[in-house]
This record gives sequence, structure tokens and C-alpha cells, in this order.
Amino acid sequence: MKNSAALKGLVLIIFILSIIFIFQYTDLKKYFTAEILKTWILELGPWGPVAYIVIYSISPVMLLPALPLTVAGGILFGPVGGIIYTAIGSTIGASIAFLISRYLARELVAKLLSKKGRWSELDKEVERRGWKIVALTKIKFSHYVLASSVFMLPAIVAFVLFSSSLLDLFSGKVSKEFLTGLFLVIIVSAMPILYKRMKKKSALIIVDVQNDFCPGGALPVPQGNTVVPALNNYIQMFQKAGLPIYASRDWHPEKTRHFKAYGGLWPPHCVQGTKGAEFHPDLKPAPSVIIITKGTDPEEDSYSCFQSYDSEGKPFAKSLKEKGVKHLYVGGLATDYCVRATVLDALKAGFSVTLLIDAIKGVDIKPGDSAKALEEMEKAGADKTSLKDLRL
Ligand code: VGL
Ligand code: ZN
Repeated sequence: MKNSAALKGLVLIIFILSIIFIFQYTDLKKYFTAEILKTWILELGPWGPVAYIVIYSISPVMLLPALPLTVAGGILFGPVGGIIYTAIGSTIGASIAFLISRYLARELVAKLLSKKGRWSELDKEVERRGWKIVALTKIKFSHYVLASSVFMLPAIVAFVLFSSSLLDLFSGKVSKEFLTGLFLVIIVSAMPILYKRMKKKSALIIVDVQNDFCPGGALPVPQGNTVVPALNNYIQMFQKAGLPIYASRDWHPEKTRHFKAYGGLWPPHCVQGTKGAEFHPDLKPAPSVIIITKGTDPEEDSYSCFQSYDSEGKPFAKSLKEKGVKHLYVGGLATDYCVRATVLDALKAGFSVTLLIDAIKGVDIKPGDSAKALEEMEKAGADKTSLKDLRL
């Protein structure tokens, strides 16, 4: 991907240089001045802009690239006319493409997706994620038009300003307008990268979804297994978004002060290497899931994931830091112990935290413990969300 972008850039530079060269050493520049072009457009009268807008409007549907057209618009109409006509043309173009996809293509695609349920899955996906696959779904047309015209504007301004000064460049003059345009183009092109950089990077933390914490296990959390399907959905989302996913496991030695027999609170559970310590069999870990282990110290309870280590012995906090993670989404078992401890530690360590309320369950040794833990976590600054509201 990176290589192809570099190649395209190189081709563009060679293209511009050869145009400059041609302009310099032929008679072309005599005919190709802003004055002459403007006269030509003026001669066309109102039809010049109209023709430009029409061509621009049908270009998305014809799968024509917009950039050369935009550059032409800047050269032909100058900065002001260029911006206005390009904004009109691109908005109409996007709208036509939208309407065609919605009213003609939707049926067709629906048939192709004939496998039952796929279509409603797509609708659900869009409700969850916003406008990724916009036109094929239920996004309001007016919202689409408004959003696309607003979001296209900065790039249009940049490219039209830039290209309206290209003629000067072609005849060998580096004008102020050109430098301003170039500057704007660079800024607009850098915006998506900056946005990605500035957005707080998130990670998913799945706490202790192990057999012993599920019904039938040694220390069952009532309905503990019900967090599994929800977590599988979250895993898929984070996987698709390319974000880190951690799954913690409680991993005790046979003798530990954590267990009743040695002075602790709990019956033996999640003993290293036992069936009970395995992850719930329905949990579908993506290939990228990082397993972190805690509770191995016989002297410690280690409820919090911040007392855990990855397979290379790297502390959890260090691993997060190295990946640039600033925000944690936390789900799993049990709300009133390991989830609570992990969330409170995370907030103390300066992470922001969102609890996945449809993917946590508590032990409630005393009735109300989980509710109390939730309240405590929220008071400490944790946010909460559920599958249908989460946008990554
Ligand atoms: C846990 C009790 C004992 C937990 C671990 O994962 O919440 N609870 N050990
Ligand atoms: Zn434990």
C-alpha cells in the first residue's frame, strides 16, 4: 500500500515536471494563459460552468477520478468560481451516486446477499457504525447530502486554490498563490492522519472468562456464561478495527493465600493447567488476542489485570503503553472483583475506561455487590456503553 502511494506521488511529480518542461520549451504558453482560458470560458457564457458542473456530477457514477477534474476547474474558473462550481458539482455527483445505489443497486445487492439474515446484519452494522456503507442502507438522504458537502469542502478549497495557480507554475513562476495552495493541500491531506493520531487509541480487555467462573465451575458467577456471545461481538469489532485485544486469566498455584484453606476468601479455582482455568469454550479469541496471566503469586490475590503479565513476562501496563493505548473497554468476570479492580487501577493509572455493561456479570456474594461496584467505578470516572451504542 505504502509503495503504491509513493509510486503515484512520483508519477504525479514527473507529470507536473514534464508539463512545466513542455510549457517552457514550446509555444504552448502563449495560448495557455489564465487570460485566454478565462476568455474562452466567458465566450461559452453560462454554459461553461454548467458543462463543468454536469461533467463533475456524473463523474462519480462513471467512476471517473475527481482530482484531475478539480484541478481543471481551478485552472479554468480561478479560485472563486472554481470552488463554487466544484462544490456544486461534487455535491450533486455524490447525491446521484447515493440515489442510484439506494434505489437501483439495493435490490440487486439484496438478491446477491440472498443468504438469509445478511441484509439485516448489514443494517444493524450501519446503525452501529454510522455511515460506512451509507447509500445501500437507511441513512437519510438529506443527512448524507449535508455531510458530504460539508466534509468535501476543505479538500475542494485546497485543490482549487492550488490548481488555479498551477498555470503560473507551468510557466516557471512560483507564485504566492501556488505556495498557499500547496500548503493547504498538504494540510488537507494530513488531516486524516492527524485525526487518527489524535484519536485516543483503544484496547479491549476481556477479564477472566474462564470455566471456573461460569455455571458448573468451581467459583461460578451466576449467568457468567452469558457474557460470551456479547464478548465475541466485541472481539470481532476490535479485530476489524485493528485494535489490541487482551484476554486475562486467573492462574493460581495449588497453594495460595487466595484460597480459603490458606487464609483467603475463595474455594480453589482456576488452578494452573486445569480444565477450570481454561477459557470458556465458546469464547472465540481472534488470532491477535494477547493473553495476560495473573494470580500466580501464592502471596497475592491479584484481582486486577494491572497485576498481570503477558507470555513474555511483560507487565500489562507496559504492554499497553508500548502500543500507545489510552482508552480501555472492559468486559468479563466478575463485576465486583476482577473487573472492578482492573477498572479502578486503570483509572488511577491515567487511562480512560468504558465498561461494556452487556458483557459483565458479578458474583454478588452479598446481594448488591455488583451494583455497588458499578456505582464505585462510575464515580471514579468510568463510562459505560453497550454493543448497539459503541462506535470505534
Ligand atoms: C476473581 C474471585 C477470585 C475474578 C478471581 O476473576 O473476579 N474473583 N479470583
Ligand atoms: Zn482467583
